[in-house]
Amino acid sequence: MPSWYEEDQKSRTRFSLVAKQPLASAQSPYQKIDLFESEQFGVVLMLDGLFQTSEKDEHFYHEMLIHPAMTSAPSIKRVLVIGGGDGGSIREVLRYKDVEHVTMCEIDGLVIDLCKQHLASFNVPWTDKRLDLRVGDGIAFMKEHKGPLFDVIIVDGSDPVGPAEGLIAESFYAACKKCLSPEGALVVQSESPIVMRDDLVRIVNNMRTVFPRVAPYLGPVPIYPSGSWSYTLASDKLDPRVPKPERLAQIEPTAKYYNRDIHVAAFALPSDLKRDLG
Ligand code: SPD
Repeated sequence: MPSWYEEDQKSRTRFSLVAKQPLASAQSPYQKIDLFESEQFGVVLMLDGLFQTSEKDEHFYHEMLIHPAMTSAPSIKRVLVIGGGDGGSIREVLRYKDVEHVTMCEIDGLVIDLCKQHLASFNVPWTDKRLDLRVGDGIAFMKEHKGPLFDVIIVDGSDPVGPAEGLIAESFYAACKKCLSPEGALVVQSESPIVMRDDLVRIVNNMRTVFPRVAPYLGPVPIYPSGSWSYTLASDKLDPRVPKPERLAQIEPTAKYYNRDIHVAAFALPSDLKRDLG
């Protein structure tokens, strides 16, 4: 009998992956963590019954969350990643030679440990000297941070239910802004533009209360609800549609999905979404 792992998408749709074998199942103080080897997508990470990442499709998500901000921000010396316990986001950030310091703040240390063990193929440079890895609450980190400002802040969070709902609050975006350099950029994952449009609109509107320039953009993620995903980049004055050639040169030769054409095209939005965003 094949064993299936199923995501219930807001009790409206279910999406299942068949497993070759289970790898780990644990309850942390924060969430249920499952890792299994799937037939189609390699090793898959699931948190509280929601698919988070897989060996075969992680590049769509991590490259699109990271590179539009990292290729267009004026400076990328100091970067903060909130969440992202599987390490895919910091791996992409650390590809840039101009990055001097990356802080990653992930609430669940068990996610990091299990991903190091079962998602080693992500090739995350966990021992890179530029990385300052903290296990703690990202919302508290943002509110309490008194140190140097960040050039880029990346929120690689879970879906906005339960405690993660705080990651899309106006107060959280205001705390991010206080920790950003004046020309800095904030980028967040902002849910499915098709089946979670209410969440996307709420995220964009909350960001607009804090930042003058808020630019949603789109890309595919096969194992996420509807397969179409959104990200939103906010700043005071940055035009995120203009990647810097010297940064692109560091990324394009090895990226699997991202390139300059994808970057520009990703900011083109469907007509009905433009209307919904006002
Ligand atoms: N529906 C899943 C949304 C998850 C976003 N975060 C994924 C973490 C990958 N690093």
